Amino acid sequence: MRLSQYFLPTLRDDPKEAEIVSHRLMLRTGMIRQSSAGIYSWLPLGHRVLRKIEQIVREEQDRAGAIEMLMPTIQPADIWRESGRYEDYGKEMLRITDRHEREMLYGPTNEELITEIFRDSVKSYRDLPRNLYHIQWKFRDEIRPRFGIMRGREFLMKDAYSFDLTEKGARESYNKMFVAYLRTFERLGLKSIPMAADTGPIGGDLSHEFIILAETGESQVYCDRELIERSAPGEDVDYNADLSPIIQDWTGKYAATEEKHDLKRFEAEVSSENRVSARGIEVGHIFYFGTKYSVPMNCKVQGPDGQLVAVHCGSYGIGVSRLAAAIIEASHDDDGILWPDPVAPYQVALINLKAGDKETDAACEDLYAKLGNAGIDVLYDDTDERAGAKFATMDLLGLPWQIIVGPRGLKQGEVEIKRRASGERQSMTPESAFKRIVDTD
Ligand code: 5CA
Repeated sequence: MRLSQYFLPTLRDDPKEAEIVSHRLMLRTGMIRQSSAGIYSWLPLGHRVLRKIEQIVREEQDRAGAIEMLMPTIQPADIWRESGRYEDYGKEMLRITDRHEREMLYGPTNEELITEIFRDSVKSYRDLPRNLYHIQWKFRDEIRPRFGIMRGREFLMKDAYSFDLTEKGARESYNKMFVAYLRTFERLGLKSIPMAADTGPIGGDLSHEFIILAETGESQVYCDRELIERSAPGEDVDYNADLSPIIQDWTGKYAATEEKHDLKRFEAEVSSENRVSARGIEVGHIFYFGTKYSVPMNCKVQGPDGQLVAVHCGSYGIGVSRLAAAIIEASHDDDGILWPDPVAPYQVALINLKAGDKETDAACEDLYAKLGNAGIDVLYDDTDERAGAKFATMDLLGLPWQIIVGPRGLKQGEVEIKRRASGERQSMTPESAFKRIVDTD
């Protein structure tokens, strides 16, 4: 993409309303724009990041055996009356009446809708287990939307719903999502820690929040330092095998959000030097709630003995849009964002130091074309801004690589290549710069 033709409304100064670094940087880099309180447009740069996050989430859901679908944002009130949650949800639910005076709502979550679909379509235990997910916008009329898209009113969530014949089966489905979450967050360049958590309005008695440690996090959390050093299971993890040893390994060490924190246990189980008390961002939350929805909504299948049984269910959420902010909280410096390679909106910032100069233009065009042909996304600054301003903007945007091309270097047959995160710079021929980037991709 040529910057001269792009839509990138960057801000020179810090926006006053932004209290935390991710919100400030998302506004300054022109990733998002507020439309009304807690409701944002995703401008082209932000949209690219959102799509990349979504794709990684999708790949790991698919790998774990979940099946993608898409449910609507607007739901009928009736199914929420069936489950008993219509009144309970209170003011956080945005209620709408259509032209026929039918009560509708903008979905804050989808347990009811998926249970209705499942009960009408699946009649036999032979069609179990299943895990269905979608990536769809949600609306929660939060009292205090804040920190930009971190706590929005409209936000993008991946939500999966598992259906099993037995509690044992449901726990296996839960474990699959547990492992998929560890893998997903690691691929996004984040260190996530699963923590025992409260179930809130979703219900049930088993749940884990996946937390990223960050000073600006909304939750107070407590854990054993050993958990921070752990790596997620590899790509070769066998989702058909018994995953409980992995789960035990992760849940065997103390980790709890404030609501579940038990000081006595914390002190008894964790040595004083390993006790971490920190702020965290909740990027995912998984629940096992058994028959909480299947019983009142009559979601039953015929078991092997011909008897009807209510299915055992769980739900599994990831804050896809929140992740864009969480990644920035975890990865930035004083000059701007440091995008981890897998979610960077573009891999390379190509900086033309003298647009209009024949040789510089030609060298840039050549690199731009070659990188593009090699499948590398390049943001090419072909504008006639001053060099200083170009450097500042590209540092702010935080693309993993910069290639700086100017007439002086070209006289020696060289361009400069810079790794944004480490600041490491090196001069080399354009050909070597190309190779270096393609080889590390
Ligand atoms: N039905 C369940 C799981 S599918 C559910 O709704 N879980 S949840 O309430 O915990 O939300 C799942 C994830 O969505 C959270 O972990 C969080 O990352 C994200 N999320 C929740 N509320 C917001 C919000 N107001 N703004 C941005 N992200 C949010």
